[in-house]
Amino acid sequence: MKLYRTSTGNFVEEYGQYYRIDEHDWDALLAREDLPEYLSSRIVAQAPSAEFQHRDLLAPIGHQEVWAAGVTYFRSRGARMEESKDAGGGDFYDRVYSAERPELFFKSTASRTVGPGGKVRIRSDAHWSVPEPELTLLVSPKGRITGYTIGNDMSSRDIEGENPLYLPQAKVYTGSCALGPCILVNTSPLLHSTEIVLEILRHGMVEFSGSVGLTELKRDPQTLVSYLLRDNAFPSGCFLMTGTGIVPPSTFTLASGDTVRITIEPIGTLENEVA
Ligand code: DO4
Ligand code: MG
Repeated sequence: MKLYRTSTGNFVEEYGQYYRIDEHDWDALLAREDLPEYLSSRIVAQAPSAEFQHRDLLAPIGHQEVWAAGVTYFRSRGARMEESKDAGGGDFYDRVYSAERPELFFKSTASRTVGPGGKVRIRSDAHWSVPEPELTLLVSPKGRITGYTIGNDMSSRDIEGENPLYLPQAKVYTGSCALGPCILVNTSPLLHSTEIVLEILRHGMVEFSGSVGLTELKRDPQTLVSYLLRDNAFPSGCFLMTGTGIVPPSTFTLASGDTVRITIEPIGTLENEVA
């Protein structure tokens, strides 16, 4: 079951049919501990709606904070060690990759986040920027994973590589985050065979493409959630990005006009142009 937020209301898609949800308060919906069960109960005996339009899609976020896990894939560990070696920061990434406590950082709010078709941004003082395609969890206030979406953790690698203490500036700025196109509402873990696919298009041609399987995610999503919720309350629920396993070569940097396309079946595709 997929939950969509649009400018004309909230919809659930099941078996190719769209159903309008009469709960208009997105925060109230996302904070529900019983979101899957609640949505199933709302669409029973309801006629499908013809009003759903993809062009009306909004980012599936209200007052939730977006947090992110880092260095959860071997590929990310290697890339980070490389980018920060001159700053002497490489060892930190190696240590956090194998430590029991994960790296968790604050990533975004709704005002910095764009939805499907929105424009992500490159920092004006960055020279080396990449998208990070990440499976993103919807977490209820009590820590239940109630859904999955696709996230783009836009990152300024030169700023992050200059000094690990610059991480918040490399990660948190206007247009640094994209979420969508929907929330796959499901409490069972995604299949191990799930793939995350990234394509970056420049002038309509594929400039970079890559993929990674969830089998390569080193951390269990529920364990990441349990660390995030330690001594940290999220009354409206929150989103947690689970890290990137796809890193373009060091010679690559995003440019204005590029299209970032991230696909995770069974969630869908999140596509954004770079402003
Ligand atoms: O430690 C820096 C950020 C790591 C990150 O965003 C990732 O691995 O996805
Ligand atoms: Mg990331």
